[in-house]
Order: sequence, then structure tokens, then C-alpha cells
Amino acid sequence: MARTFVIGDIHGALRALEQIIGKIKPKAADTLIFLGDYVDGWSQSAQVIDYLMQLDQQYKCIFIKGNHDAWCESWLMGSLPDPTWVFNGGQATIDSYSNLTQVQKNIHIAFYNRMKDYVIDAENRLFIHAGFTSMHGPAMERFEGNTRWDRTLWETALVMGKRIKRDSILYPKRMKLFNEIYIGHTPTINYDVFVPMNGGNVWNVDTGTAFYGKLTAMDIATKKFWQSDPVRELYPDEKGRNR
Ligand SMILES: [Mn+2]
Repeated sequence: MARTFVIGDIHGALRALEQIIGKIKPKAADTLIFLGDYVDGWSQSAQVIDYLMQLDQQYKCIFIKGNHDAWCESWLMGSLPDPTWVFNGGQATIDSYSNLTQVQKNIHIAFYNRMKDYVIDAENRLFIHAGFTSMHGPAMERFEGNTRWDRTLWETALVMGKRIKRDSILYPKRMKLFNEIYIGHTPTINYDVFVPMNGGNVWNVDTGTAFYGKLTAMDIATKKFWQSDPVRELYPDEKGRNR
């Protein structure tokens, strides 16, 4: 039976990504859905992108575009580096690109350009980096790029927890549009939690790879998950996005 895995924010931690792929041992028929933020943090951002392109050749892969990926894409395509980006892990990404040729960078640019804002599968499950606000769904979002930045979906789901049932008048209309919603973007370690979190029908699998957490992959059918070692232990001489 083919499996579908969602994988949370990676943030330049190639060693954590290699560990997690080694643990889930995907087969050719399995689908890997990456929820975005491949770069910024640990020192191997460009190398993470290379590895993702390799995985794309071996398995069915879907790559969602995170806010950090959009920053990097814009810089690779010739914009001046956004100062906010540079401060939030972008410098490590710029450094990781220092040994790549323009030909290699062009291959990366094409890969970033192919990343999706969101995907809805045949079972009406939504995969999106951060969230969305429109009660008519992410396609009707009013502000460009908000699917990569929104935290209100997650904050709403979090306070709902499991108390508010789908048939309740209180259940948010935008969440009712989908059977399940998978996101990254807001690290669970912000809540002192190191495993995937769930509120309503929203699952957050960003377990703080960029900081002092781990990388997570989850089988969406069973909700079983696998994690890397704490990423700080994989890069003992680095700080990631910890300050
Ligand atoms: Mn992130």
C-alpha cells in the first residue's frame, strides 16, 4: 500500500533530512509532500535543494513554497537580498550558494519556480506552508503570499483543540472546506512541544528544525511520525536560527 508522508520545515539541515529519509525508507510508489522552508538556518541550504531534486527523481514528490524559499528565490533571480531575510537565516543560505556556478543556480531557480503555494489532494486534504484566512479557501486569499505567512489559521486551530466539533456552529468555515489541513511555519517548540500538534482538523509538523527542535516526517494515514536527532546535535559548531 503506497504511503503519503508530510515533512516539516527543513531550514538547511541536510543531515536531519538524510536521517529522516533513512528512517521512513520510502518506496517508489510513496508520495513525499514537503511543506516548505527548505533554506535558512543551518549551513547546508543549497545542498538541501540538491538533495530534494534527487528525491524528486526517485519518488512522487510535492514541494510547497515557504516564505524563506520565496525570499531565496527572489535573491537568486537577481533582487537585492531582503535585510529581514538576511537577519532571519538568509546569510547562511547566501553562504551555502557561494560555491555554486550560475548554471547550477539556474537549475535551482527553475526548481523554486516550480514549487506550489498549496496542494489539495483527491481526499480533499490541503497541504500549505503557513495557512490562509479566506472562508472561501486559499485560492481566494486577498493578499499575495499570505499562504506562506499566515498564523491565524494555526492559532485558531490551536485554541479550538479537540473541543469544538465539526458540526458545531463555531467550527471555522475555512477549516470545514477540507477534511484535513497540513502546515509547517509555526514551530511547535514555541509551545514547548517537540512532536506534531493537532487542533481541529489542522496538523502542524514544524517541530522547530531551525532552532532547537527536530525534523519530522508523518504518515498522514496513520499519523505515525519519525524524527531526526535534535538538529543542534547534528551541527554542533553552528547556531542555526538560535540567537
Ligand atoms: Mn519555517
